[in-house]
Amino acid sequence: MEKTFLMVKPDGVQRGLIGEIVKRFEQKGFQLVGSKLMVITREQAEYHYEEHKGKGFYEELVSFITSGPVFGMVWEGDQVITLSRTMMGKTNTLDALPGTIRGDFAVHTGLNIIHGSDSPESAEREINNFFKPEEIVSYSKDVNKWV
Ligand code: DAT
Ligand code: MG
Repeated sequence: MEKTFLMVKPDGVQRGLIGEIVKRFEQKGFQLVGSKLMVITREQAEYHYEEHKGKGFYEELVSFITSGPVFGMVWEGDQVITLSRTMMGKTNTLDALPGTIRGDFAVHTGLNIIHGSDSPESAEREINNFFKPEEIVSYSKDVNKWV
């Protein structure tokens, strides 16, 4: 079973979208196995966005993601990494289709509401950056056989 790291960014928290976003992933059939409201440190943010270091938007990105509380989550399910990226919508908000989270709620690429891991490697790296092992809960739900 795959796990991914999803995060409601500071703009999503400020706009009251935590519940809406959790609802979408629950309704899809994924299982929440960890979550936390937190203000992330500069070190965590730099590690998280290491691949973007040196790009024009990097400084703005790090200061944005550390500017207020975020809601970090670990979700579990078959193909959850790829399927949650589809549910999020494209990075560039001009390409984010209606029906996706970014398509429905975001206007600007820099204020795009949600982060999601893009590969199994980044999921593991990102989960470890924000969660201790004991903060991830393992449990089963009978309904999963219908999902
Ligand atoms: P994603 O968040 O879809 O994985 P990414 O990893 O390429 O996208 O970029 C990380 C974040 O950086 C993205 O959510 C918003 C911001 N960003 C990316 N490209 C940008 C750009 N051209 N201008 C401004 N912000 C950008
Ligand atoms: Mg990314």
